[in-house]
Amino acid sequence: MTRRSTSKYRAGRSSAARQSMAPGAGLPRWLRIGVFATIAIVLGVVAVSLVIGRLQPPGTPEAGALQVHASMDGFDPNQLTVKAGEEVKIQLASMDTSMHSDGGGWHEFAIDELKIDWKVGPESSQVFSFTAPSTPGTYEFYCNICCGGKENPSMQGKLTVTA
Ligand SMILES: [Cu+2]
Repeated sequence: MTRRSTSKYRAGRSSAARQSMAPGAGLPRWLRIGVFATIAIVLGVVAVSLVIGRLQPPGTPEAGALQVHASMDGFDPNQLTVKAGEEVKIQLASMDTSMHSDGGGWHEFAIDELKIDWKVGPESSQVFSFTAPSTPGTYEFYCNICCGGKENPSMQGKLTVTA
């Protein structure tokens, strides 16, 4: 008698414990799959939109302006070629947010020899222009705001002036 009642008690306890251990076990299977699929799709959309948002430059690209994107990864592109004596327009965009502790998302495009020193704020772009030198040559451009500044090899590039 005593033994039987003990085993009944155990059986009742263990089934109750099993139920409490599986949240949502009371929901129909199709509903659990639906909830899981919805969460997976939402996470996927968020991830894709973050990547696309990161790749798209801020502002509308201006026709005839060379597009230069500056981020913590460096300049893209980091090689520019222009013709001697021509009027050059460069649209400089910062791809970084103001959340960057190093420079607050600001970047610079500077060429000492040409007295160029342009700065652009976080997630914005601006069109600058200058007249290319009349003699061919190469000029280093750099950003001195972020990541160790001028000495950082990724925050540098080369402007080539051709004849
Ligand atoms: Cu920079």
